[in-house]
Amino acid sequence: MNTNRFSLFGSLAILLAAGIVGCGSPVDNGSTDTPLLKGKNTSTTTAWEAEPNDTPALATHVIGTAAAGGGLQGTISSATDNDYYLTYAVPAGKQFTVNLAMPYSKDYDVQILSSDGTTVLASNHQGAGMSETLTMKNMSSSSQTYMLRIFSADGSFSATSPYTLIVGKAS
Ligand SMILES: [Ca+2]
Ligand SMILES: [Ca+2]
Repeated sequence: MNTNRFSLFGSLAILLAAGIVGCGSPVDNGSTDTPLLKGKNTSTTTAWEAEPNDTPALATHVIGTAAAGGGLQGTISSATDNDYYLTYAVPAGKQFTVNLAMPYSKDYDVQILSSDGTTVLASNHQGAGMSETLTMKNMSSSSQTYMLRIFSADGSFSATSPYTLIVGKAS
């Protein structure tokens, strides 16, 4: 299972790099979340967000594993949509990277928050359509789960063209 997840995750990264993922995907309909790395055909198997996820209390979707990372797609379906997720438990002393790729002309941001969703630990702001990358190291002496927030920086949104969020494996 872990090997499978890892290889498919790599394939998703390749698709992202090639600009294949990110258009023409189905609209988020709140359907059951599909594991990112199930089956052999990576081009059509993608995990999706599950609304509602608009507040820290609703951040129940855990992305990835420490050994393999993970990712999903979702949409900023309105100017005020917020999508909250949780990372896997990051081991003490390890770091991870978060990458958010978004549709052309959309200006979305991603933040890394403390697990209670109150403190912004890392954020960044590139221009519209430009991917955001954040890196966080767990400096504490115990494993930590972090919260991720995705939102529109400028009010732009698309209910049909998804963003892709990838949480890299702990290293
Ligand atoms: Ca959403
Ligand atoms: Ca949402």
